[in-house]
Amino acid sequence: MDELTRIEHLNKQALGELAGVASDAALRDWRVRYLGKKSQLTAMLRRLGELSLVEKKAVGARANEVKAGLEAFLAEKEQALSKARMVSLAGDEALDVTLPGRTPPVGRLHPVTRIIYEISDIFASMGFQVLEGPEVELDYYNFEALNIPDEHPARDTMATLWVDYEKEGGQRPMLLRTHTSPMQIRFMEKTKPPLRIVVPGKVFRYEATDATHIPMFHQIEGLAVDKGISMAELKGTLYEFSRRFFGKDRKVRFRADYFPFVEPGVEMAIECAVCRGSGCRLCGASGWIEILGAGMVHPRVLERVNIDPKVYSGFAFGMGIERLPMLRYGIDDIRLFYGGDLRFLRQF
Ligand code: FA5
Repeated sequence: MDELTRIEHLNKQALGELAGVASDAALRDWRVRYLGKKSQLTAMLRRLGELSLVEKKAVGARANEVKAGLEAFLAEKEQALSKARMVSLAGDEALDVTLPGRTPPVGRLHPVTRIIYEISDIFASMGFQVLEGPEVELDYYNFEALNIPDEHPARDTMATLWVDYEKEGGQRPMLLRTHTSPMQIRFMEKTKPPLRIVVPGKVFRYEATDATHIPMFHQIEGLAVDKGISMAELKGTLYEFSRRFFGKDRKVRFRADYFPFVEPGVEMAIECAVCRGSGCRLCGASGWIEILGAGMVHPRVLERVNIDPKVYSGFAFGMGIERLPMLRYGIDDIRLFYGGDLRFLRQF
């Protein structure tokens, strides 16, 4: 078979197959097979140089003609296929192309998650490292290492959900952590001072629910240990936090408080956002809402993790996270955060 006959044969075959093509994928295949780099037609055009001058002219001209023809049919077929895909409306039907499209539902971060990010950012900018800890905790870290031994009354204030109550020897080894303070111990066991960390996360208490209390809430723990850290650093850091989070005008109050793992201990309260200090349902008519407990790390806690309290000192705080957006936005019931009402959640 000479080259010209081969071209005619190929052309016939290609057109025959194209007539049967009914999908985009089949059309792509067809194009690769007859017009692609590895197609017979391309190979023929490459071989032109091996032919005599006369043959070259005739074969070259016909091959290019066939190629152009196949390309034109290909374009036609593409159009036909895309037309077939369009919806055709019957005589009395109408399509209103000006109707707005359907908005797909888009999720967003929960307000508490956003506040955690915001608080963590503020402390990170003051040089604190941000980390997380386990929500199911050993008795040792949650109580024992924090100077709260078995029969200590401070355990009652954190009535607790035990995960693995019965164990040999009648021990109560694991519980849903009641505060983020266990991470103080876990971190200091591994890292020596100077250190500065904040630890946000969930905590759990077996507790009655009201406008400011729920059984599952979030805290952020803070811990700074170094040489020469005093109460001044503790107050300075928390004042600065309050200024950045609530603004300069919001009043802050420190009062003495007791936690077994600090000495001395304090609580910090913020002026109520709903009544601005005059007293309402949210603040229990006091004008203030307590947001955190804090203090200087107890020397015995430092000793337990092999940090010498004669050389090093530190401060720690544990802040209730839900109460911060309540105070900032004047939300009068903490239960709204977990009620799943989108009318509430969409406002953030
Ligand atoms: C503690 O949990 C201590 N671990 C805090 C601490 C850390 C003291 C480091 C000293 C050094 P307290 O039980 O007071 O303390 O809780 C701290 C904060 O969590 C409270 O100020 C309050 O803002 C919040 N909180 C406590 N209970 C609830 C609750 N049921 N619902 C919502 N928030 C709560």
